[in-house]
Amino acid sequence: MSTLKGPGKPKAYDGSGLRIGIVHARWNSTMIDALLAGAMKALTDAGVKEENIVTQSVPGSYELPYAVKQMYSASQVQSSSSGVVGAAADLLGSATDLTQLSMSTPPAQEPSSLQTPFDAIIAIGVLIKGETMHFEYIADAVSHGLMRVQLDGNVPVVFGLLTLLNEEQGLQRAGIAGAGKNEGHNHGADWGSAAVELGVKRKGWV
Ligand code: DLZ
Repeated sequence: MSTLKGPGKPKAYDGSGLRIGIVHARWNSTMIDALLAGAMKALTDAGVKEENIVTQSVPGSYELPYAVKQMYSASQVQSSSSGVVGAAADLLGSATDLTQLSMSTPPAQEPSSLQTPFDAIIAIGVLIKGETMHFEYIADAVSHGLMRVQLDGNVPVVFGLLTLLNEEQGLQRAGIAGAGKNEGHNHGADWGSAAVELGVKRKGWV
């Protein structure tokens, strides 16, 4: 049955060549845990290797934009320094061939994880409206902050921030509502799929 809401039936994108970052807040951890699990499942179902998914946490949602920005920058630095190491290893490999010292050359190995910048980063947080204006300020700042990071940093940032009027709305959107704790729809799964789609498309839009 189709519904009006939601991203529609997803095309099957192959995430096996992607490196994905996840930053999640720890406030409202029951919902966060379910959303995180939903995102992880969608990523691995799409073929993203577990070793190519890096997860970090921050105290609250307000910290998400800074953490995403730092995580992406660090992955760029890691990637360029591993490129230098790789180039040096290539050079060493050809030099040892020439001098016939191949015994000391380690065999070429398939890297267990990608040493590339993240192809997409998912930011996950759960904001619940309280009695003060905290909610409005944080929701606004985080939304704008995450948009800024993705446009300035040129990396897809998936908006996994639930802005809720009450806890029940969150349980529904984390798929853990009701007596059996399995009612509702886990939005984390949509965020995982969005990260794979954007990560794949980012490599070539034409
Ligand atoms: C302070 C605060 C409040 C009141 N509510 C939430 C919330 O519902 N969800 C959330 O992720 N974080 C909340 N925080 C914490 C802030 O996001 C932030 O961590 C602190 O203000 C410290 O910067």
